[in-house]
Amino acid sequence: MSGPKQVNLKKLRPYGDIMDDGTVQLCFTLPVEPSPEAKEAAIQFCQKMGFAEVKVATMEKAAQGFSTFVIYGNTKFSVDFTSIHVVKVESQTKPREEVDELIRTKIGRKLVVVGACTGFDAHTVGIDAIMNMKGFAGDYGLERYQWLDARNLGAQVANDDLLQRAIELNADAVLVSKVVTQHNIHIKDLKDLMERARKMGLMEKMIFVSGGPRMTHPLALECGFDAGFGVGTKPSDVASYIVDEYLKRKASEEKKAPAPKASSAAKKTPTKKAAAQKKPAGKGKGRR
Ligand code: B12
Repeated sequence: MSGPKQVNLKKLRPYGDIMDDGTVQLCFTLPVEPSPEAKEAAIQFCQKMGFAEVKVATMEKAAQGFSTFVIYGNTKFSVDFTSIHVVKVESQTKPREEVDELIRTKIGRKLVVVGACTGFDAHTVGIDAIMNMKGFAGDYGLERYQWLDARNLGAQVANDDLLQRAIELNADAVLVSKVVTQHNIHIKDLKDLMERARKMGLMEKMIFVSGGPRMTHPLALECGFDAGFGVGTKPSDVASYIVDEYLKRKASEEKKAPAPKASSAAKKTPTKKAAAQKKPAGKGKGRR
């Protein structure tokens, strides 16, 4: 008995119902009424794109003068999966309870997260999905985390106002949502925010995260952010990243700082940082 054909990662091809058949489902609309000629036009269009064995599954009237098609075709192209290297957020998504426990045990105070949708952008649903108690797709939002102090400033927040609020709240992380991308307004606004943050000396103190349907991690990096999240992001992805990044920075600072000499260090007044970190949870915040 022969088992299923092995996947060739060097020559990865789409799967229809037989390994390596290269079957792709296409969906598009032609601005003509459904007709045998429209169907033939759709088939020829697919053939010109290089698809073989083109099969029209459906042709439906989408509106007056428009027909929408669902078509299957086979491609001969493949990609070398083993050569793909993606710049991505280096954090493993953890359950909410685990994130809370990490903050409680390793940081000992609530992490403050301030979020907003900035500029003229009025789309609140994305940032709400991440921050609001209810969350998104069955994943509770940051407000639900016991060891996060999540503040959602809403939409149409000016870059300066967001940064001022982040300073007032002593934020550990700043979340920025951008949905409208017309004329690359998202990139302009995001770069402007980071320029201001840099001038204010906030880059080391806060973790900057951007998100939105057209956001990618590489684009976020290009705009000066620490991380970027796109379509389908869940609150736990963001919470996990924030705590991981916070602990990473904390560890690297501790590595850099020279170890205090036991005798003299004991007599010294504790630094602001050390004192704050000893405070009980929820009562004031220590910095890294
Ligand atoms: C609802 C909606 C509106 C509502 C917004 C209501 C509200 N309170 O938010 C209203 C009617 C107000 C509106 C207005 C406009 N809209 Co509108 N809108 C939409 C719509 C239908 C859904 C957006 C949405 O809610 N998605 C659901 C959320 C959950 O998804 P999300 O935002 O992608 O968020 C997820 C991720 O991206 C990520 N994420 C998002 N933000 C962040 C932030 C962080 C920090 C992180 C980590 C992750 C993260 O996590 C979320 C969960 O996974 C989209 C079309 C569509 N189907 O997407 C158009 C759409 C976004 N709108 C569009 C446009 C053009 C407009 C208007 C300019 C229209 C006009 N001419 O007036 C105005 C803009 C007004 C303004 N000043 O911003 C365009 C944008 C095109 C573009 N790329 O620039 C779209 C794509 C429609 C279209 N196809 O043309 N809109």
